Amino acid sequence: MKKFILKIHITPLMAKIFVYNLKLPLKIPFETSFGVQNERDVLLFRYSGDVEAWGESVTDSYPGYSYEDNGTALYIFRNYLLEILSETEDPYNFIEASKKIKGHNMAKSAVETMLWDLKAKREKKGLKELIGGKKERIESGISIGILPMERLISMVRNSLDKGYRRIKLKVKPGWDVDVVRTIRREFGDIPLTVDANQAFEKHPELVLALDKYELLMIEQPMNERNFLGHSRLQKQMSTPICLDESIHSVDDAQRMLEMDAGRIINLKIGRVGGLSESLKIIEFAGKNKIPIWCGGMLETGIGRALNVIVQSREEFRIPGDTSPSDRYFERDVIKRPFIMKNGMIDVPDGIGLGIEPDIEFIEKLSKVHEFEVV
Ligand code: OSB
Ligand code: MG
Repeated sequence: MKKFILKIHITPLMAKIFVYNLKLPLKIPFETSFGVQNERDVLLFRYSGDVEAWGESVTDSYPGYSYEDNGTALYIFRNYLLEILSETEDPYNFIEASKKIKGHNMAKSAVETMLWDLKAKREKKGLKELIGGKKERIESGISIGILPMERLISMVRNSLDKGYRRIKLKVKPGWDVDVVRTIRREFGDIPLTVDANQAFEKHPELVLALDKYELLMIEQPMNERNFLGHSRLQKQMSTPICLDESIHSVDDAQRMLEMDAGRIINLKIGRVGGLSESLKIIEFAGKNKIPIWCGGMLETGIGRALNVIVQSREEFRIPGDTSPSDRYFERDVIKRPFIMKNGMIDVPDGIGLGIEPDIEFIEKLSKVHEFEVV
């Protein structure tokens, strides 16, 4: 009898976490200097208790961009983060307590996103309001993978026709200066950037050769740890270097500034371990007048919502890599996918992340892992 009473008292307090793993085919293969991707291997976190809340891990099945992948993210969650989550559901406290676990920023960020959505929903506020976002819409850019030249040209043309505010091309040794020259010759003075994903570590001369094409920036030419190499390059170039993989925290942003290892920041919320750290970087960039924009990891609508919301902060003044859902997928995992009008995407104005995940669709495609928050 005692046992029964205990049970009815505890049940309403119990929350569950569902982790969904599903594959979504990409409409167009995405090739970077570290590999080709034909699908997104998606990892979603759902809090199911007094309210429903969501987060997306920006990891994929292959650790080419960083050492984290879906396997490590799930492992770190199951073995360490779940326990921390049972102690605190506040995003700041969760991140603070998670600092004893080294690294694994993307895993932490996925859980933290869910906790931000949870906090905002419990307070019946939009996440935009919680983080001091002001804008109602953000400028959209597109990141185009390595493609045969004919297809690349037609994709650039198509993207300009659709209204994208900035074109980014992936480059690697062997797919470098000629590509930029061809695109410049074909399209003239369009807002153009390139992203090397660390591939020019042994070819600084190719990076320098890109300097005369008036690119808005050159993203991450050298290894993520090579601040010194980036700084040496930056001294010899007028094109700003933008750091992506190198920036894991606000300390790295400071290192970039003090070493002149780059002059623009690509912020990825997952890479820096969540929104709490992102806000520090955004404020640091604002204070030091460093241009900052938001990168992407081919997220579904759930991670995309977070990226769009963060860009409602006024420090974001240049278009990022956030494209509408239909640039990536035939069908997104949310009910009202993100669309682009006039090269702009509306910032969600509902409570929390302001999106409605399509649970039926997600469950149909997913391998599900279930956990209890105790
Ligand atoms: O380096 O910015 C990158 C995608 C996956 C991994 C790394 C990167 C990218 C992109 C795509 O460039 C941006 C997007 O459209 O989400
Ligand atoms: Mg990049």
